[in-house]
Amino acid sequence: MTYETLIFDKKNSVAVVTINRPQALNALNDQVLTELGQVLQEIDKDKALTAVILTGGGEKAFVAGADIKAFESMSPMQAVIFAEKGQRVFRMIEILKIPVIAAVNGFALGGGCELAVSCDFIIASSKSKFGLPEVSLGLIPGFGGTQRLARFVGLPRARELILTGRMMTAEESLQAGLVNRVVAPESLMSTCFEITDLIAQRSPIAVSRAKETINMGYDLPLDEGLHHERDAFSELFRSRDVSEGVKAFIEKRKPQFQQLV
Ligand code: CO8
Repeated sequence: MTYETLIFDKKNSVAVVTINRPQALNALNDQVLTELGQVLQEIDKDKALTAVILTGGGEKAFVAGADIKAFESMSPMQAVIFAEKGQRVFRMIEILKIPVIAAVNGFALGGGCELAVSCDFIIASSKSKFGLPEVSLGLIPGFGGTQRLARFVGLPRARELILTGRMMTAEESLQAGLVNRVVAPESLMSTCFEITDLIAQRSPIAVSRAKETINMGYDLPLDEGLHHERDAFSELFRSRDVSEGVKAFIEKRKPQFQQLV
């Protein structure tokens, strides 16, 4: 499949998706959201892939938000459709079977910050900036930011960021627990590949169930989350990976895990 607003590349078992509208700081218009949904479906079908890295084209931005120009003539009904579309695509990232890393290489604002917090990890270049500036435009976050940001940084800081619309530096975002690591811009992709290399050595089915169990449990009362964990844990014993992983440990060799089915 070919994309106009994205670059889709594969490096060994890692999919690299670059949102590529640098002239508009990679702002998310309807076409980008459509193509992101399509590329996620394509990735989901490729069982040889073990992780995704999502980044922004050009030097300045990961994604500077939803495309503000689209709001000029948007009706309330169109706003429902646009918000739902973004929410659906970002949810696809959360429920994708393999981990997704946001490689944030500059501004991650509004919908761009909301996109990053839908990923499993955020690795940020030291020049990146995070924020939800929607109230400056008379809007509120509409792609999940009012719901997801607090899960990363806690309610007090989420309230402050959303109600003031101010930006955080990469360093402050690290202190706040929003990002996993801050690295020099030139080390951003290599750091992400170090993480995907580690993931590629693990059991794909175990990584996938771990991702699912973490995300599902977050929405559940503790007892229900623990119940789900127990079920997922026991189901893994149906896969060949458990016996292979345990055998490899005992035989002091690298395990040969199976692909996701
Ligand atoms: N949308 C469209 N175009 C954009 C966007 C954007 N979000 N951000 C930047 N651009 C464009 C600029 O218009 C400019 O284009 P041009 O050269 O044609 O004038 C180009 O990108 C470069 O931008 P700047 O010249 O402004 O670059 P600066 O380095 O001076 O500033 C900033 C960089 C600070 C990032 C600045 O561009 C900025 O403030 N951008 C807007 C950030 C923002 O407010 N983001 C939130 C948008 S709203 C949102 O994301 C809502 C999500 C939920 C939607 C729900 C729908 C119902």
